[in-house]
Amino acid sequence: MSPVTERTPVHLPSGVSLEQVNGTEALVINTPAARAVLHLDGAHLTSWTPAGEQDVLWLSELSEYGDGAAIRGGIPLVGPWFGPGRSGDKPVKHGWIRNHPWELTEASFDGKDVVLELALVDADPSGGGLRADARFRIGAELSVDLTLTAGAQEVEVEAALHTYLAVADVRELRIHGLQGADYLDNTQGLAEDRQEDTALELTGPTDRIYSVNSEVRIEDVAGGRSIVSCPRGTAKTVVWNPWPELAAGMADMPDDAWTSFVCVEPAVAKESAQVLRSGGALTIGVTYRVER
Ligand code: TA6
Repeated sequence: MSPVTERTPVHLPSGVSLEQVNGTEALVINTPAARAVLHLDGAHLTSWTPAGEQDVLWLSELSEYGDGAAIRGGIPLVGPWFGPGRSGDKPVKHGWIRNHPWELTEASFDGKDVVLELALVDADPSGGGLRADARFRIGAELSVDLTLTAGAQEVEVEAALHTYLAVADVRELRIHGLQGADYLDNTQGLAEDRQEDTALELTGPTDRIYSVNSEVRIEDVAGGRSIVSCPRGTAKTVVWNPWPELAAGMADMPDDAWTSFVCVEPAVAKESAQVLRSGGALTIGVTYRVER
């Protein structure tokens, strides 16, 4: 993890520029290997397009930006709690780290990949001093790692990479890697259930927290490609799509946009939450690749 020094300007290598995107500051990556957009607000990657591919990330055209807004799409970094938190009463859904501007601490090339590191310090509203760090490796594959480090106070943390994957039609997916897994069904008050021994096909509002920490392959049948999600340091895989009834109530999403994405989220959540002593850290990560 790189230290954060007050306002130290980080040299941007060629192929990386700081621009205004949708009215807020973002790092725009344009290399032979990939194009990408990473907003400083939330350290939020909203676009990753490996060479020769279509964007792997979905982004709502009605998303809000700036001043505490949570961008709808891309990869929201979630923590230090998931959803309403384990107690169910947290004031901000999915934690506060996605609602603050982060600071760029490192920008470099590693082979053909751009490596970007960002940090969020002195933002913990509890006064506990929790710090967040994120590392992005952007090229033909995409790796994202999120680290939460406890400050002076011991703290229980959850974390997730709430990735919105772009698909041709969510009703024509086969999601492999969840077969036979236990899950909590958040559309049924977190009722316990078990996935059949078949690939998951979505047929209605879906909000499931699977006890799966291994590779998941999202076969986008209509789009003719698969997106492979390889998590590390996680315990759960969340699968979410609101379907039209819930999408209609979301002001930052066009009513018909729900067909174009599925969220598959590597996470540490619910009973897998971790207690961090002062200085202790939790890191979760994921690597994505596209297969044709
Ligand atoms: O990860 C699934 C979920 O927690 C759903 O319950 C759904 O509400 C979704 O995230 C979106 O959350 P957001 O706070 O970004 O509107």
